[in-house]
Amino acid sequence: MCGIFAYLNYLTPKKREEILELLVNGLKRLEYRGYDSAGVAVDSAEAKDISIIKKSGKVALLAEEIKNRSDELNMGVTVDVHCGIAHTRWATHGVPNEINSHPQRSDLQNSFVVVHNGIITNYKEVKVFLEKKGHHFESDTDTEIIAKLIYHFHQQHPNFSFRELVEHVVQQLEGAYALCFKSKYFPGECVATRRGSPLLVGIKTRTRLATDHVPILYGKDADSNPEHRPHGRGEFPTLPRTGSTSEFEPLEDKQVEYFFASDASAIIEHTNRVIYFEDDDVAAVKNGLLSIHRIRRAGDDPQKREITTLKMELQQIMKGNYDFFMQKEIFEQPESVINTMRGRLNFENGTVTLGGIKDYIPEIKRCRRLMLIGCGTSYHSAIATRQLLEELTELPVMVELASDFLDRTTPVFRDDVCFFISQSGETADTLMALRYCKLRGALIVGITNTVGSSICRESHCGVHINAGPEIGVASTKAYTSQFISLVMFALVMSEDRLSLRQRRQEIIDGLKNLQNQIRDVLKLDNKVKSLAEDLYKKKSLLIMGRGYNFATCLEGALKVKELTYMHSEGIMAGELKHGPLALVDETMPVMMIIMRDPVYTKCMNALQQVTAREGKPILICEENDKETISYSQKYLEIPRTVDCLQGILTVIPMQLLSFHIAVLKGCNVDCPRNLAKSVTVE
Ligand code: UD2
Ligand code: GLU
Ligand code: MG
Repeated sequence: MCGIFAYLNYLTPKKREEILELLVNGLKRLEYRGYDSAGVAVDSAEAKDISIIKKSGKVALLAEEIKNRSDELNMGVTVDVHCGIAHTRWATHGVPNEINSHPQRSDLQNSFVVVHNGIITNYKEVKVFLEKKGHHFESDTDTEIIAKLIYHFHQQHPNFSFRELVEHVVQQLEGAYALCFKSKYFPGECVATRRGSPLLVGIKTRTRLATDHVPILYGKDADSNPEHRPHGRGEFPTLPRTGSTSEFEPLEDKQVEYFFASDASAIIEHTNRVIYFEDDDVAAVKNGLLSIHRIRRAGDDPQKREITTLKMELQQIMKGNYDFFMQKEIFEQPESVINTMRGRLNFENGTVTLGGIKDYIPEIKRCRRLMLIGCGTSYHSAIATRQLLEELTELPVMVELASDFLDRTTPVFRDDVCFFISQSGETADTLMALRYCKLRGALIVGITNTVGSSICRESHCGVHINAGPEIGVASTKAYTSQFISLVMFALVMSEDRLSLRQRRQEIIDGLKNLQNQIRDVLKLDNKVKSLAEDLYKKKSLLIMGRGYNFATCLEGALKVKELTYMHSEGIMAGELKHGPLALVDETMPVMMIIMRDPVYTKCMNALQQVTAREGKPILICEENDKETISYSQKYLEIPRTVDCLQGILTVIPMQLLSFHIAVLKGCNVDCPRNLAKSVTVE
């Protein structure tokens, strides 16, 4: 789904024509992955500047454009040292057109150019920061901030090496990326790095390498194990790497060519000596020598103080006009749900592509059951989507709390597919359950928000939910994005089922409208706040519902508990007469979720049982549902969507309610007592 190819020749004379041909051919090898536009950057004819050639559509069109500009590109000239970068784009931010294609540039002089696979989830904040510093943006991409940010650092630190600049840049980025940089200030050099997106380099020499070792220069404070973890892809004899510079000896005749690519298929015809990069490797070629430097993200190095201030400035921009991160994250949901669907859901032709699990779909379709495993909110997202998964996959679906799953030493088999859901990707219980299932041979699928996290690395495949950084300890936008990721998975699994066509279309239409409907729900904020004023002095709150909205009851109660320290319970409405009804009287605060879905009548029965005991429930119901509303003075009207997505809209008032109660009670909204964002202990 998008590709990077870069070529650097050092003391290896090549005609400019050959170089461009090589770059275009590299892109052609990546075409099979799917893309919508393509581009290259090479030294300009006089080698003083950089020329960028971009085209939307096929690589063949780019090749034609290069041909048309052959005079200006001085095709016949031979160069000894040169670096060219190329890209095929699969748009996530901004429509496919020339301006949005890569390479993206720092300024009108093309001082720095970059190609990028992936998504930068904090690009908006960085953009605001850079705009304040006077940078003007020309594209709609997230990628453009990278080109501008490296230029910004270069202006501030003219003595930094190319590699140092890139290291500074990536420390500001959130999200997923593989990147290749070129600069007119560093001719003949190339810097590449990755996080969550694949990237490798192929090395070609005329004579053999004087040593088979490539130096990895670990940051002096690096704490990671210098041992190279083999990727086990087995296609190539990968070069061993060492942690010490001393073992490196220059090449006998210094001639060398480097091929950077996101996919080995672009390199195979040139060389079989490759190095797969790992997350946070920064690879730099300078004077023909390749070095790989591992950066450590959290730097308390005094030299990096400036980085920390920038980070804080970005956080401040992030918080915007909101008082709390959680509040901001609740109000961000119209956008975060779109980010989850970006590049995956095509509303025009009704197709869904999950690049991260595409290759595994046939195997998943053959499995004997799906297991969804998580803790807390992530567990609730599994409950919320279980029914739809059962309907669209026709497979048995088990939903498990990671801790309990392990306590039971649940039987797991080779033909099971196990999903591990975690915002941070580091949740200890979930990670242990993952290892347990992996050991038993099951296929491991991750649903995570944090690229490069443990669950991400240890899973066979997965889906990044791309909700952007979530800072509030109580999860909000990650829940709705996990929900949507699982819905998209169900859609992928049922793609070829004729009998489900109408159902799928209805869901896709629902997803399309979601953004506007979430906006409408958020308009209830003031109404929710006044409900919070009635509730915040109470001791307890029961939240009842069933069917597709049961998960909202559990998640709503969890939000109330964690944020307000008040007792709250999500109750399956069908269970009322088996116990919980005894709690109901005229003083007990009760909320009920009653939507016009297949269990409406049953919910109405529950409502009558509650009102018969003098209960005065607050209702969450459908817009203009006069009949239901007539049962209570207090209600919130929610727009209607397709039944299986309704839970995304009904959970938002619960998020708002817990937030307002917490504020009224003077609780610490972003860091509730006794809780941590990422639970890395059992
Ligand atoms: C890719 C790009 C995305 C965007 C999109 C365009 C990356 C990381 N993502 O997203 O930014 O350009 O294409 O269509 O470049 N994975 C796990 N475990 C997890 C989560 C993910 O192993 O818990 C793997 C997954 O199998 C895949 C990789 O990580 O190999 C990226 O996953 P993704 O969901 O970001 O992939 P995709 O194709 O939607
Ligand atoms: N997010 C970037 C864009 O929309 C890169 C997409 C890709 O991976 O091709 O331009
Ligand atoms: Mg993985």
